[in-house]
Amino acid sequence: MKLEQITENEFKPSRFKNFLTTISKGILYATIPLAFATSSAGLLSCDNGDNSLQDCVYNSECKGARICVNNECVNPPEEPETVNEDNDNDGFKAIIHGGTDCDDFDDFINPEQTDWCDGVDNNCNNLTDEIGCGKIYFIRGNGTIFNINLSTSEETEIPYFSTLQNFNFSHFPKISPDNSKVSFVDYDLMEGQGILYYLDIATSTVNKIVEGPGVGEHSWLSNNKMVYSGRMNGPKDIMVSIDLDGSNKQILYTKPLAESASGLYLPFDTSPEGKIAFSISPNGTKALREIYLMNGDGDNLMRLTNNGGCNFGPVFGGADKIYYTCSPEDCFPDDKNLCSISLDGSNQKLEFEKYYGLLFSPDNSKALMFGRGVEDKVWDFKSSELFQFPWIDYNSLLTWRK
Ligand SMILES: [Ca+2]
Ligand SMILES: [Ca+2]
Ligand SMILES: [Ca+2]
Ligand SMILES: [Ca+2]
Repeated sequence: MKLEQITENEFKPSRFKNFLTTISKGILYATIPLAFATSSAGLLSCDNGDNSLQDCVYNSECKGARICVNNECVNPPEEPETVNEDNDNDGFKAIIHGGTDCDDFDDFINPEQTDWCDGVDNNCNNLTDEIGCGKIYFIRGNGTIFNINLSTSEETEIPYFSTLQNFNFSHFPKISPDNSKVSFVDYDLMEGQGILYYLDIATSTVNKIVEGPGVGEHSWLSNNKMVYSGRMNGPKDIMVSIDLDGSNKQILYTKPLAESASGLYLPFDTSPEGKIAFSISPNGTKALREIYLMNGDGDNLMRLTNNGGCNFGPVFGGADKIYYTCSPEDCFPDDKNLCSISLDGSNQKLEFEKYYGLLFSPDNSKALMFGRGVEDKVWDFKSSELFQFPWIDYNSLLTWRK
């Protein structure tokens, strides 16, 4: 057998006998190149692959990824793993890296985000959509009405009002229960009387409901019926219900002007059940106002508060409660606070100091509270907690609707 014919196959055990035969025939030199031929398979490597150290000179003499250091094949030092602790670059480390970002792959989720109504806990406080859902209506600038959608944070303008110049919004516009109309009051300065209108939002048409002396505050009893305050000869302050077409005018309450002093022209509210809550001064002084309640037809008049302070601006919250601005001092107070009372006159309570007004959410489960020198907060009745409300550029808040 010639040398070049000796292959690996020749070395297999089945051929071992022939190989030994070859050696025995005196061609022993063949074993030397055979050994070199197999060195690439490791027979001549310094590294036996286990943890024992072997002499080496070059990295190529070491197995696998091992390298030659000080003539020894050793495992290379472990590279420190590069870990991105803020994957979404929102400035907050992931919770698993000791941070507060509950979703480190979404830069719109972190503790500084607003928890818009999207079914996600956007601000990582383990509560979902705590600021509530629906639309908040408000006035901005010289009388433009907007709403902000709490699901999308988008603002939508109700366009009619932006065309008005120097419009008098001293009596706040009111949105109808079905959100299709806006009622508002303008003044005829020549005649010295107020005019109550409503705007049909879909068609941008404006319709006059009624005009008369003292026509001012107003509220919706249903989608087609309103209550407003006015004045009639006598002189008397009056509260009147009326259909949108100006028909079915019904005087619900009258009070001699001399007695009212600070009476019916103040903001009042109507409930979905058709009740009316309002404030008047029972003794005719401006330092005393109390909250009254009556049915939409003027029946069942009832005085609710009786604390000798200034109580005004009632707002229905749910079926059994009224919230109102309260001050123990007088009716021009610096310390306006928020009080509540049940519809039967029980449970009169100071709820919050410095907050004095609120809008109830469509399901009455929350209220957006505002006040003097305090940030707007959402009051969640289920948890009794207050949550930060996103900053909105508004002049006056109007209502919170679906
Ligand atoms: Ca992050
Ligand atoms: Ca994030
Ligand atoms: Ca959310
Ligand atoms: Ca949350």
